[in-house]
Amino acid sequence: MSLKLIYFKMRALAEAPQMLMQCYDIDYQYLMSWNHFDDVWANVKPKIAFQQLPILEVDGAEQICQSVAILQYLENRAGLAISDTVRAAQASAILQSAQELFAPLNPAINFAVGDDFIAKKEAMRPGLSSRFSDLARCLEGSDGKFFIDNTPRAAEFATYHHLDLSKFLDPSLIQEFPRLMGFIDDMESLPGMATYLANRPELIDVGVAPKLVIDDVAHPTGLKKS
Ligand SMILES: N[C@@H](CCC(=O)N[C@@H](CS)C(=O)NCC(=O)O)C(=O)O
Repeated sequence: MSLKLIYFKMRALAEAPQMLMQCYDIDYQYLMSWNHFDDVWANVKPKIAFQQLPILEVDGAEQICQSVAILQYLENRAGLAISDTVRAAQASAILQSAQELFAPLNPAINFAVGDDFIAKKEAMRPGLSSRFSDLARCLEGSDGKFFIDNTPRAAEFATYHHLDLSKFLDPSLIQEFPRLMGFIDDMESLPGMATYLANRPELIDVGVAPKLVIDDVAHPTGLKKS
């Protein structure tokens, strides 16, 4: 069974799926939209079920849209499904709540520049702090290292991604939450995670002229081939 994760040049919704796949030895290919479809995004968009990426293509045939659905599919595929239906629903609520951090955090880090970046940074501070506090409370209520137990699942990879991205905005935001700092350390200690973080494209010049360094070449973030 082959898996292709298709996305753009940005550090956002393709991070958590890749972390999960690398931590659980699931083979996949990561492809930019223009390389996979051999066309510009404007022509591809209307052909995608919900007109956005990422999608996960399974066996070159089926496409899964929506980052939460992709993460839940991968979680099942890695054998991480929670059998207790209430706990499973609670884990899904944490995943969805973490993923609500996507906007405005991810677009601002990947695209906003100058005064716009500064304005967005200040505007989102209270919202981030509030959701970080909710996530910290969930972890404090757990008997394990992670939200449900000692196993990292979709909710943990999504949460890690957004916390990690918030460091570009202001590293002191998460420092107010010692439980989140401990969670970050636990996630970064996972063997597959360390490898993923060491090898992924570096995100540079955030707030000024954001770029991803892919194979030693700095590319402007975005939806276009460069
Ligand atoms: N709810 C969707 C959001 C997907 C989304 O916002 N994708 C953006 C990139 S991060 C996109 O496809 N932008 C191009 C467009 O909307 O035309 C998910 O979680 O997958």
